[in-house]
Amino acid sequence: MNKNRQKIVVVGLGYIGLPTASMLATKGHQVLGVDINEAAVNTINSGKIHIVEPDLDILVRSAVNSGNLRASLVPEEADTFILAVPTPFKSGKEGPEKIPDISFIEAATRAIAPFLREGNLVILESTSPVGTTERIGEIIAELRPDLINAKCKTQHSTLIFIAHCPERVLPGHIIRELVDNDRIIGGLDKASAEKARDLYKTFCNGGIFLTDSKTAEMAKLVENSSRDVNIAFANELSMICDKLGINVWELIGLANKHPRVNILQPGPGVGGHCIAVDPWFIVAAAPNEARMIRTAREVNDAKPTWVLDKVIAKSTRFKNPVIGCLGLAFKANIDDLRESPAMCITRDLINAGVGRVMACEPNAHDGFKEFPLFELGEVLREADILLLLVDHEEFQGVDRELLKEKVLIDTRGVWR
Ligand code: SAJ
Repeated sequence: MNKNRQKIVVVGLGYIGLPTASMLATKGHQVLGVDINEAAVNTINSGKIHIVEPDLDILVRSAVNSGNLRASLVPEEADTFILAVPTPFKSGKEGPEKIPDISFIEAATRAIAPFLREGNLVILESTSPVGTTERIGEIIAELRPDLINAKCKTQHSTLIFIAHCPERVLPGHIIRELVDNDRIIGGLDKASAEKARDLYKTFCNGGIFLTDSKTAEMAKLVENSSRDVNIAFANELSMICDKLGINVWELIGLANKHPRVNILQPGPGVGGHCIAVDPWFIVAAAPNEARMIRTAREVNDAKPTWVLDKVIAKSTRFKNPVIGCLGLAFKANIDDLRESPAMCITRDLINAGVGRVMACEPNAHDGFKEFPLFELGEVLREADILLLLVDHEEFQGVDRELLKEKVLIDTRGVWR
């Protein structure tokens, strides 16, 4: 029996909330998962899952079977409340800027407020703009003045604890990374951070590092921005090398032989719902200062158009070109199409009407109806131009003999 056994409410049962809730349940905590999606709640209560993630089905089944995990549409009283709801973005007034939308976090805070009691801990896991954890404190102070004395925020005048513990797991490896990754916990005060650390210690084998809430919020945004800036460097190199007739993958491989150089890989652009979004939260907070972060976003966002123009230019060689688009997901060996540059390029090619487009996505769901999909063999046989967009393992193994007569545009360097 876990001696720190708690009653925990997890609000938001998506890619972060559901693995976290079920992990806590398997460690002996009594967990109630809350979501506004009734179908998801019913699926989870029957021990099944509504999202795709390796091994999550096993974890959820065992959590539900143990009696420690239940799902519901409404919260209950508990010791700890974890918020893992989305932080989407709204488009800015001008240009490509994206403005963070924290309305789901605000709504989740309002939903739990009536159930809070003295001594409770509230943890924000969602990737959030700087200041969001403090905003949670303000909302609770407004709705529950009995728990927070808003007038003396700087002193430890609260009867509840509030902390930010940003999620860091990589889709496709969530269960392993949930246990193994180091975590950063930022408290509204030291006591909040320490209380959150005690809970995370019950399932996290990585180091746990304490700070204030604003630094923790910024650390998460910086992690994803760092990756975005580094990918932008690789994407910029790929365009420079194309102009100069140099193989960018050979070049990066050679440059990376230097002990202090580690260039990432170019691609058709940056996709997913984190790295292509979070840097904008920093730009929105400090527009005049975040010059490199903004430029990196612009470089990465411009790459799909560069690829599209390349395909269109090559297709003028053919009277009725057949263009095979290999991969639609935002990265290798997953099914996720959100913010995927491969999807954008394929859609734009179809709309441009330059030829017949044959798209192939080995991980597509049966429900995919936007345009027809083809088997890999069929595409390899019929296409004049092969556009490799995702480095799925199926494409890595293609017999190079079959590629000999084709025009190849390999955005991932798989067939280099
Ligand atoms: N990509 C490249 N070149 C590279 C690496 C990636 O073009 O060298 C592209 C991928 O193809 C993809 C995009 O970048 O389109 C993002 O993929 P990713 O694997 O880098 O990251 P995500 O979005 O799946 O997950 C990231 C992770 N953050 C970091 O690695 C710093 C993960 O740990 C976070 O938890 C997640 O964002 C999140 O939820 O914020």
